[in-house]
Amino acid sequence: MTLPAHFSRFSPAFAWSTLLVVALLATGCGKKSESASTAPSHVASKAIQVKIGFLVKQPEEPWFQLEWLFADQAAKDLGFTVVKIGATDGEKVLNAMDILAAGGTQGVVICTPDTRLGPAIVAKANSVNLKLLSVDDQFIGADGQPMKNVHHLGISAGKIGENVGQILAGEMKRRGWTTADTALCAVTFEELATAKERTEGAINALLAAGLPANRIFKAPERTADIPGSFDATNVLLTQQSAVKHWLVCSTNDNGVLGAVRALEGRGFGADSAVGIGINGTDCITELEKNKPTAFYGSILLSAKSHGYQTTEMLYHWIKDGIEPPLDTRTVGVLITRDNFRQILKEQGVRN
Ligand code: FCA
Repeated sequence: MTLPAHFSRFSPAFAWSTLLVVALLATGCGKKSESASTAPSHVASKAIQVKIGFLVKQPEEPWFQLEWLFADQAAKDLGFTVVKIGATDGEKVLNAMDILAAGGTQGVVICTPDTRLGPAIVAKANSVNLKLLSVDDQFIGADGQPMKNVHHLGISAGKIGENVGQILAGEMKRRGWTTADTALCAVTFEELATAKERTEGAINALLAAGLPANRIFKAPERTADIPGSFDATNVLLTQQSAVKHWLVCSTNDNGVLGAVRALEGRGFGADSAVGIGINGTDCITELEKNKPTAFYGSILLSAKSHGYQTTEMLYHWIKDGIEPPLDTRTVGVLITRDNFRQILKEQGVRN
């Protein structure tokens, strides 16, 4: 990754410095740094000083670090302040919203740690007068349905999942693997709607391509990260020891990376397993490895839309009263070892 050094890994020091900035803003002691970062010299002094919070559920994931990076770019281009906070549980989310509002923030972009917090987050935003835009993970209401009245930007999860399944089917065919000795390991995280839509999309595409239902196995991960996927896949591999070739899909890159590591532990590599991730941002080191692994490629999502466009929409909403569309969906593009350098460059993810 070519992220700035302080983005390359989430560190407690970074978390504390973020909290410190927030605390300073809240107490009014941060005036100097505020004006330095919010008001380019060409902005008239009476213009509204826009401040936007950007809360993410997994600040250690490169995907979220890239969203922040693009939010910073928008802040620089348009002349607003962005306060980035890793909010890993509900209490942290609600506390951060209080602190942000007290510090003069007018709006928040959020990828919530739990979509069922939706109603509580909306209530908090209303009570402290923050405009709200959810990113990636859409809020779920008390009725269990997506909260379609909350402004949201997310991926076309089902379609992207179908794309993963179609590519896996193509790779299976290209390698001459038969349905008799090939199976799908779908590392699932079904409590999150966007994650479920992705793996369901992949499964449906593989069924449509002729993989029998009894060759499709779900490995539910307890946590949506590499260790969670590694553990879930190991359980499945123990149960299905007769499979010769594995196809792998999951909710994101980390879901596939954990599975690929578990497969390696059982002797499966690039010649006997093929996995396609989603995000395209958390697998760069993997694709850079000298020797190919079973991690064949990933659907690169648009971190720029999710970081730049979200904050830009919120900025215009706050400053000019232009309300963003209620629902914006983004698409992705396949990257593999053959083309990832060029595509990442084109998308501004690396130089
Ligand atoms: C979810 C996933 C992330 C990313 C994002 C677009 O939040 O957890 O990894 O895929 O959707």
